[in-house]
Amino acid sequence: MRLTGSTVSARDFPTNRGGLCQKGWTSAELLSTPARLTSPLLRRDGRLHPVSWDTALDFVANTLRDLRASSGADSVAVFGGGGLTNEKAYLLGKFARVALGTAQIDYNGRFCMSSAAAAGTRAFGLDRGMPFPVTDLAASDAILLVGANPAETMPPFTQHLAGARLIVVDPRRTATAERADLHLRPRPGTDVALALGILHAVVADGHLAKDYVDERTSGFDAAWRVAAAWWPERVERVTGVPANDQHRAADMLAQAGSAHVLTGRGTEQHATGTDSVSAWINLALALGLPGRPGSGYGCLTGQGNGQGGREHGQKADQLPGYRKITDPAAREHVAGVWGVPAESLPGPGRSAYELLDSLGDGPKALLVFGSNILVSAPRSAHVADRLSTLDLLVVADFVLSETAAAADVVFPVTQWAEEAGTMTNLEGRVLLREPAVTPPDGVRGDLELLRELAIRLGQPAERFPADPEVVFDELRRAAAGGPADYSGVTYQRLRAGEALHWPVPGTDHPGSPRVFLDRFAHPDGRARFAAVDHTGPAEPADAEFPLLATTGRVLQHYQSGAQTRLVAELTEAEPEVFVQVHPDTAARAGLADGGYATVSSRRGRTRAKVRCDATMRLDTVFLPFHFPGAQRANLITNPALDPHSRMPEFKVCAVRLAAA
Ligand SMILES: Nc1nc2c(c(=O)[nH]1)N[C@H]1C(S)=C(S)[C@@H](COP(=O)(O)OP(=O)(O)OC[C@H]3O[C@@H](n4cnc5c(=O)[nH]c(N)nc54)[C@H](O)[C@@H]3O)O[C@H]1N2
Ligand SMILES: Nc1nc2c(c(=O)[nH]1)N[C@H]1C(S)=C(S)[C@@H](COP(=O)(O)OP(=O)(O)OC[C@H]3O[C@@H](n4cnc5c(=O)[nH]c(N)nc54)[C@H](O)[C@@H]3O)O[C@H]1N2
Ligand SMILES: [Mo]
Repeated sequence: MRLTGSTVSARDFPTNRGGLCQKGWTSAELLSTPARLTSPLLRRDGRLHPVSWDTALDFVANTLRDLRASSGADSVAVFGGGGLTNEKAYLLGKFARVALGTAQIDYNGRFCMSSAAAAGTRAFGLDRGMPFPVTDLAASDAILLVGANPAETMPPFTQHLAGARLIVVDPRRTATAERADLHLRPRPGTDVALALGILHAVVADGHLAKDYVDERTSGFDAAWRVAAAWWPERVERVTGVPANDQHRAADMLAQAGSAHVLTGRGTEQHATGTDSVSAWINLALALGLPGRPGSGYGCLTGQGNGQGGREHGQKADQLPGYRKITDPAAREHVAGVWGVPAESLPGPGRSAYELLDSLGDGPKALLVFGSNILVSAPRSAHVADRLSTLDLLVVADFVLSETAAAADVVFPVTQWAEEAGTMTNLEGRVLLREPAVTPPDGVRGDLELLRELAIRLGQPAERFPADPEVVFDELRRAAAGGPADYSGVTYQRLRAGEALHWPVPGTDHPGSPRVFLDRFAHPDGRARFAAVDHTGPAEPADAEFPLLATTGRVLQHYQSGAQTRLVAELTEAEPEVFVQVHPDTAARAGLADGGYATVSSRRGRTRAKVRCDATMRLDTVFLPFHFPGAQRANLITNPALDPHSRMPEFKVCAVRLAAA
């Protein structure tokens, strides 16, 4: 796999040093899978039939035009994905705002890194997931890894953790926690309390980085007023983490010459996800880590373009360059690049789950690019019900995902090795991927699909280029002067092997690998503590639903499984959904290892194979969300939303177990 231009070989690439996980080295199998879509499909008499591109394009464009005329521009909605290239994410946002004129666009990154993004912006004034190169971690003395299981979710990344003393915060004893020097095992949904307890220990034990706090931050006093009430013994009662371990964690971090705090989805995918991340950032600030050479806070990335996918306008409240769609100057600038009046741009739309929840009553058509929402969105029976009320569901994909199988029209598109485009990695570095193989007959790129639809909707052809480099050059102009300024990034510089981390405000600018060394991005240059308090999960366990279910990933499968479930080697290793449970908890529910359980919540139930594991907490069960149909973990999840990020509470809901 070629990750950058020709001068840097994949093996020397610093982020993964040529390493790939099992999904990586089997991913080539997908390029030639028999399940690959090679013709557009159109639903007639209840079934999907192959049709020509023109037939499918005309049908979609005519239906959208009619809907817009009868029900207004917001009757059409768009759902994107963090796996799309920057060029696709950018053109999709432009397509929605200009060709459709709809405010209703959001994407699966809302389910992914939105809480870390919101908390990063709140603390530092800028959301660049990892504001330092990932190779800095190799020299770190201590790393606090919160709610992330990179041994399974980013195996190549774990090499960067090898040199440090590792503290892992995870309710489960994961493969990552196995390697830790200290494993803290909180009850799911109690991270804010735990972070407050460790912050309390830092201050009480005399480890506060007082000079740093005075010189580089604001808001410590208000944050401390909250943390002062969370002494470690009290935190132990709420989280189950021994007070002594909280002091040990504080000590390990404070004694380290350089240290990092890193968060993943485990602490972020909560209705209090933004506050959770803020609480961990508070801890990092109290220790004086962010913006100090060799130390820092960062969030681990999700999808291939988790960072870039959240910068260029497929988010409901966003314009390219990480601009706000409500900011008049941003609207003026971007409208100028697009050649349309600023007043014609819609305002902010609904967040991902709110958008799906509104389908039928609100939007009557939905276009999906790069997400398998029938499997991956929370409360999935309700989402399926909403999708079924649509007049038109359109899905662009290269395989017949569960969502594509439910669509009225499916467009077969090219995949990663067949097309050019840029992705921005977890450290804000822009990478160019060039085509390595020729696409099969019958498929077209997402950019071409958007262009064809836009033209049929009356747009001038030159406004929707399909050449990735031309799209990128336009993106550069749209992003110029914004927080995520790409104006100095060119395909030429990337091909020459330059390591460009945004912002890159000019073609002679070297890029910004470490963004907070001198100042943070708030106007006063200071990082802000957030005075966040513990409230707990939106749905606590009770007599009826006495256990807490959390969901996440296994090594072999990727996301909704739309791609990895097609690879024999991966499905043989993990063929079906399981529920990981302590043997005593299983026995109490009358379940035996290897049997089947019904896992029920207030929203639905799923049938899962029982996997007993004596390292589990007695009050917690875990299910992976990679499986379809009746095996969907999302049949039980709680769509309670974070007030800041609009992230659903994927990581905790109340359930009960019964024999199936
Ligand atoms: N194999 C594989 N790798 C992947 C993916 C995949 O689907 N499969 N997906 C990619 C994407 S898009 C993403 S976003 C990343 C996600 O990568 P991770 O964040 O590492 O993955 P998760 O398994 O979702 O969650 C991590 C851990 O959070 C823990 N957790 C659950 N509840 C809590 C809690 O309340 N507090 C804390 N502190 N921890 C909790 C879980 O036990 C789990 O071990 O992985 C990427 N890599
Ligand atoms: N219960 C629970 N649910 C979760 C999570 C969890 O931890 N627990 N995690 C959430 C997270 S972090 C994420 S990121 C989401 C991910 O879940 P999804 O958004 O469903 O992600 P994928 O399964 O990767 O689906 C992407 C689809 O787009 C297709 N695709 C890939 N690349 C392209 C492209 O370039 N163009 C087009 N047109 N199609 C493409 C793929 O074939 C696939 O069918 O799930 C979320 N849902
Ligand atoms: Mo994700």
